[in-house]
Amino acid sequence: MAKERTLSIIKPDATRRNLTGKINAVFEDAGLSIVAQKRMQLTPAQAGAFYAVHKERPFYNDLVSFMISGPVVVQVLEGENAVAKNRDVMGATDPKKAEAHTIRAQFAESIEANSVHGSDSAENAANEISFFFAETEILP
Ligand code: DGI
Repeated sequence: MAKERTLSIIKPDATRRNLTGKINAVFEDAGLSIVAQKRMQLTPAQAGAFYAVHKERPFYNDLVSFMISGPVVVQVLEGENAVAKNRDVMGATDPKKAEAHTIRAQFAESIEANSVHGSDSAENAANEISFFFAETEILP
């Protein structure tokens, strides 16, 4: 299978607890290469636009507030089957339901403060990568 890219975000609960390196080690150990990465403070407009698909959900405002509560690390992961591989190492949205080896089972605090975001399809990955990165910032 050809190499694929996905968009990952290390969320504020994880940057706050100095878990960036540990989470990156999980990605790299799984065969995902970090080909772009930047730490940033999202604005309310950026977080709102990024999660626009959830606009009608009851947790939308809380989710946006959480995502701007501290710095995030946005990153492009590359590897074979990167979208599915990343979803596998992230684990279920609710850490109580996530398998033991996953990032969310090990590190997440709650269903909202769940440490990582990962694109859920190749199509969304392309859109989410271009939301944060110019092609020239991605260095395989
Ligand atoms: O793709 P995921 O991040 O696993 O999950 P998603 O796309 O369904 O939801 C996006 C984020 O929204 C998720 O990481 C945390 C938050 N969220 C999802 N479901 C709930 C939620 N937050 C709260 N408070 N309650 C929910 O039921």
